Amino acid sequence: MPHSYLDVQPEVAHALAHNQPVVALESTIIAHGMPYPENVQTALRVEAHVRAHGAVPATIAVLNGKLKVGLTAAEIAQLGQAGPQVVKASRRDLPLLLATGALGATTVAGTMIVAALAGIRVFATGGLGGVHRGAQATMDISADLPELAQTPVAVVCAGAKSILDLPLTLEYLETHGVPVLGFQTNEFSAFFTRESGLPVDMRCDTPAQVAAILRARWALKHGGVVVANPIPAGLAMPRDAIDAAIAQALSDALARGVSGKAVTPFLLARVNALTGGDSLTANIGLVLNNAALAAAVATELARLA
Ligand code: PSU
Ligand code: MN
Repeated sequence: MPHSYLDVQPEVAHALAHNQPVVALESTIIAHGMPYPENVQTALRVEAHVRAHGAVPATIAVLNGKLKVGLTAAEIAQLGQAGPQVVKASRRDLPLLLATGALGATTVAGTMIVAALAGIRVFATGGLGGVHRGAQATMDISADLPELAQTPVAVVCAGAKSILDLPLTLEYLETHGVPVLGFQTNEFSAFFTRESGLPVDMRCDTPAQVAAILRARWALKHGGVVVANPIPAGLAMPRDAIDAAIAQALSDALARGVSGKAVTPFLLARVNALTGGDSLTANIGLVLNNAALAAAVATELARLA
């Protein structure tokens, strides 16, 4: 029986019913991760890119009391225009939004939950949430991490931004049994840069290798997989410039007493503002790159099924 809160677009439902590749896409990146109008343009380009690489895109959000799987262009524009006014929807926000009918943009955690309910196994985004710097005192750990521990979706991302404590993020994933794969790299990627100095659990050189690990993962136990796909070399940013912007953003957040779910959007917006157009170009390029890889992985996974 279909889930009573789930509303799957017919094209997506058809693809899933016929074992055709589908790629889930998140909406926090639209509402909170990029400025308007680039956010809307990028979301539409990412969908087109998934299609060009042979899969059906399913952008996910909470709309009118439903978990929507597959949005219209008008719905994507609505999310992008409303921007930060849209509720950022992680696991704990979903029931509140469903009950009230408010508009919600799903994070990695929120998107994974809805994708899994719909039967979508592969999800492309930009950056993962993680353990924040200073989490020893603040306990600020993104709900993305416990979601990866329990929900059977592969998240194709460019690693995580070093607004986070990357070594602790990888420790958390290890403790909770989440494999971290490096696509054509031995290192965990750090969003704007291809390297972090931290090793992944396994390097994969082809989408078929990734799909084989996903199949084995889900034969054993439910839970997610991180596929870290480094930013294309031509778009990677100088580490010094990024580190300086991140240090400034972190000190601004501290000075303003930003806390809770506002922390990540605040840091993302500050880093974007401090690094100007370069980081937005990099951000758009890496999301497109992840969409292409996710479509290829979804295609290989469908072949194995
Ligand atoms: N990191 C980015 N870009 C993003 C996010 C994180 O580089 O857009 C978003 C994602 O939606 C992610 C969320 O799931 O922020 C994490 O928020 P929090 O730390 O509050 O869990
Ligand atoms: Mn947080």
